[in-house]
Amino acid sequence: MLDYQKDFINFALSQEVLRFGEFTLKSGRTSPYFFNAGLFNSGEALVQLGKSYAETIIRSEIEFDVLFGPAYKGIPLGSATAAMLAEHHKKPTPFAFNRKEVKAHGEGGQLVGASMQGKRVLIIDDVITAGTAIREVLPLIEEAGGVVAGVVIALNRQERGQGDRSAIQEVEQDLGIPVINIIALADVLEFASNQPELTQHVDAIKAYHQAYGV
Ligand code: OMP
Repeated sequence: MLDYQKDFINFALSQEVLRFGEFTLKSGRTSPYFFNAGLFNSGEALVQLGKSYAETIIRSEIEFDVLFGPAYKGIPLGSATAAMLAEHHKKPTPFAFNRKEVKAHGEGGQLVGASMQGKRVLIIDDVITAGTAIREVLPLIEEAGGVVAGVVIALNRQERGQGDRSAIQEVEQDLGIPVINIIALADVLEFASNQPELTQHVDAIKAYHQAYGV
């Protein structure tokens, strides 16, 4: 684990974005941990979050033209990351997002921000568990004439998708695109194993991973 990943976990814990307990997921699975990116809810948190995504994107060397943040949570993530790519990595980074409601007046349509027509699009999102949320976004980008270049997420929960492969492998192999993450479950486990106040959660996470992981 790299220092910026450790810093990210520490920060997520301090903001209670990363919590341990019992949580019901969208997939119906009951998880001993949860990552709630909605709790990155201050300017300070957005700077930290944007920096971590920006660092991950730069290290991956994925080439893209537009950053796309799906509504709703992807909107602040995309904005903060585009700002940090510009501020710290000299990348101007056009960005776009969708609204969930179709608007009939004014500028109309479902998309806001930079054009994706003929562009390589990097999707930014919070978490992939079973991969349902990310698949819903793909038609939007296709309809806008964009080509998906990859997906960047904060946390890869390393769980099974629709079949026996991991949700991330399914997305990578079925769509032929890379999926990169700031942190993955393995990093959370490594971190928790080395923190005396967190070791109590390690067994439950391992058991959960045994049941739903790959
Ligand atoms: P999938 O659609 O199953 O990949 O789940 C991803 C979505 O689940 C995320 O976009 C979140 O809305 C939500 N989620 C979290 O935010 N954090 C978690 O730790 C787990 C989930 C989840 O429900 O699986």
